[in-house]
Amino acid sequence: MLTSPDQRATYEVDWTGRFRGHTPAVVRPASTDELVAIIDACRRTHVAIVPQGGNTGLVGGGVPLGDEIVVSLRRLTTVGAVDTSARQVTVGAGVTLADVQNLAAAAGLRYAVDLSARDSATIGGMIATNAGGINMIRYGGTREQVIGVEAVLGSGQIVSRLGGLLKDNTGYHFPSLLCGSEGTLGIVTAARLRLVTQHAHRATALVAFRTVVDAVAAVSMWRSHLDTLEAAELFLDAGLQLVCRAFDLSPPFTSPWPVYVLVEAADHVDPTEALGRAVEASSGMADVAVAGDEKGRRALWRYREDHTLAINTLGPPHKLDVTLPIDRLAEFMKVVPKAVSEVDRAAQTWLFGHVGDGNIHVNITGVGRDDERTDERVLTYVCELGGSISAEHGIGTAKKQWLHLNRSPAELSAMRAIKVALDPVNILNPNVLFA
Ligand code: FAD
Ligand code: 2HG
Ligand code: ZN
Repeated sequence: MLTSPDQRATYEVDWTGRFRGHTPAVVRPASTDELVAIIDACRRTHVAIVPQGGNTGLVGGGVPLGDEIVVSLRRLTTVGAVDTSARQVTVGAGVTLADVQNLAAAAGLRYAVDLSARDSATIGGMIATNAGGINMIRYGGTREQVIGVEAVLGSGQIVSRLGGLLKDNTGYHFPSLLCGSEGTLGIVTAARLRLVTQHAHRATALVAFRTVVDAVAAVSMWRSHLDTLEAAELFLDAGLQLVCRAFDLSPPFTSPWPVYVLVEAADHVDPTEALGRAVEASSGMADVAVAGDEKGRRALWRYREDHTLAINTLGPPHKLDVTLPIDRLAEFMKVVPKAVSEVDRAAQTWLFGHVGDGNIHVNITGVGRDDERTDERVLTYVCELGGSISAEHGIGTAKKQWLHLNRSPAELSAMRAIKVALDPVNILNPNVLFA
């Protein structure tokens, strides 16, 4: 248990610096039994808990904004042997994504979800947020990878199904329920994960376009022609310039273009030619840079992955992670910056994201930490277009006041009923998800 201000400090503030709270103590169980004891004590004394993994969450859900105690799961780092015939592995909730990726690679396999916070994000946190990431278009998100979970519910009971059965229709499916539950129903202690093929060949290109409409149309075309497509990530020239300035990188092209899509395919045979043909067939394509080797690939990915870090150099942003129906995406990207500056002329909008699955990250800088007028404008507009106010980061505390825009009264009441059943004393993340 950590109680001194120095020890608590990094657990009390989120990755962006926007959400800062206070905790009387950080408790760090090393086993499921220790966690049960913590939950029992909190239930008896009505002390609220914020579960925390790698603290890379971006919706203020993992920090103690209401003086909760923080239960850090980072010591739950047991890893099982990779079962290569079942293509599965069991890991503790505190194991980082990078460690799971390395474990799978050492066995000739791969963990299908990837995101740039891989060195810190934990499997427990990724399950709690149902993390999406850059390979969703090929493999799905976290929910699709979780075959079984072990968790301690708010009631203090342990649910554990780590046997690895792929077919198991015996009632409610706890892995699905806990994926995306944001620490409000139970604390995940371990998970049985699906692993996928590690392809020997990979082709990566950065494609420049003249318009967002062209870029979105090209991605849809690539998706229907290339089964090997793993990633299609969009960013704009303003974001690219910011990343280049922040990290002193040279731009990828001699002249700038309005829109860029980073595209990657992987296969047992070299997919470069097939990818090249698909890219060349795209209308509105202005230029293309192809990675020749792993070093070149990493260099291209930096332009996309470093957006989050670069935007943070401008001060804590407001992060709105949304999905749109694909046919409304281009319209949304055109309208949103104008709509934001109509609300606040000092605000600057940054748009980038996982265009293949319709997920755009709207980052807004230059607005006050607690001034939520621009958030409200964007999220209302998303819902008018039939989109979701959270594609992959969750609702957390940041977006809970707008959950009703996406969920009907009947859905909200069913969700609350589940919460009450599994966490009857309301000790697990009481400030998250529900307004
Ligand atoms: P934390 O931040 O510690 O917690 C997140 C939430 O889960 C909180 O509500 C917390 O209470 C709860 N929680 C944590 N551990 C547990 C547990 N064991 N049991 C129950 N509840 C728990 N997200 C994406 O989806 N896709 C991306 O591409 C992506 N890229 C990112 C890039 C960067 C640079 C950063 C900083 C973040 C990114 N994220 C992305 C967001 C973040 O990495 C994910 O939400 C991740 O799943 C959080 O994992 P964590 O271990 O850091 O969780
Ligand atoms: C990403 O896709 C992450 O890079 C972070 O989900 C998005 O910084 C963001 O808003
Ligand atoms: Zn993302």
